[in-house]
Amino acid sequence: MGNLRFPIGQFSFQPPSTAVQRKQWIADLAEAPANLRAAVAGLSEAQLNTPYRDGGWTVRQVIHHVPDSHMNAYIRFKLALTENDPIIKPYDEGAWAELSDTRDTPTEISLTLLETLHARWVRLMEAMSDADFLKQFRHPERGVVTLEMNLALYAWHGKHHVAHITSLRERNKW
Ligand code: NI
Repeated sequence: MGNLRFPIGQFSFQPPSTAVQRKQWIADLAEAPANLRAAVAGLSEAQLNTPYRDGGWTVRQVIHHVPDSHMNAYIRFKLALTENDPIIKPYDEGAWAELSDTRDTPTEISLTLLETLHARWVRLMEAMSDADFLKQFRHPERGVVTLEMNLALYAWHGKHHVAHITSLRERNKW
């Protein structure tokens, strides 16, 4: 049995990144909305309400979580690009996933939100210089985070959650 919680393994990053790696991670983020859309295509309401693993989020919560998370990531990019060492605001992703919008919003709205968000984010990153990727913010718990590391993290994060859904579908033969 594979690791249900970390189907593609845990995130790891060794600085410094190369321009080739960053180009690939940006491409990963450019493809993430279509990959998430494909991963959930054709699922019924009952299937969307199924946890991807015992004790885990439902598929619906995963779909709404990805833009919640990536909106925060996008804002952290913009803060680091426009301020010197900004302190960013963490958020309680588990509590966000329990808010009523996660239960009551059609998944299509979050799939579209992710597409439009990534269209902005990818344009921003494609225009960044090598030096811009060394700009950083301060996370109150995780310390200093460079934008190259944050790029690598969210490239992983999109694939991580897509794999939660595709592995659930494989196991259940959906
Ligand atoms: Ni996540």
